[in-house]
Amino acid sequence: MIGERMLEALNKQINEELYSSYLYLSMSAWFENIGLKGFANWMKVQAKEELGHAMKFYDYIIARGGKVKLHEIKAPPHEWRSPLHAFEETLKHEQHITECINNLVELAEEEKDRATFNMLQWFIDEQVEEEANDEEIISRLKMIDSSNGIFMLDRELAQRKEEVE
Ligand code: OFO
Repeated sequence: MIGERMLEALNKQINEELYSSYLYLSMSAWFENIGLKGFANWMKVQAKEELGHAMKFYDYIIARGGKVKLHEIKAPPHEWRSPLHAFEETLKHEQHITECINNLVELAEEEKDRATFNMLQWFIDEQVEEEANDEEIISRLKMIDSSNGIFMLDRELAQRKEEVE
């Protein structure tokens, strides 16, 4: 059985992950609207990954005999100033998620909940990867000085596919 505090924090994390999915889906729609289909694809794949993250917490709570409680998901923004702005906001959001995961790890340590502590290790690695991906795209966007460059990056981001785990 999971302790009350841990259970509440894990349920809150489901909401964080669902919001991440919502945010990236909203960015995907915005990229579609401005004609950058490759960026839209990248964000749509990311939105699906985030849903997968929410499901990892969901399945884990159930496996430990806990009760899943779904909360209201807040509305994400619908517009960004530029592709660079959207990716800067993505990185900022991922840094927030990294902090959430770190707080969960601290709580698992405090509660001496080894199983939750172990489950969270996957998310620690995942956050390193996600922040690195965003940072790479941000630095490439900063180097681009023509619409040609944006379209080349768009073509590359169109290649991103869902990873099967
Ligand atoms: Fe973007 O890693 Fe989950 O939220």
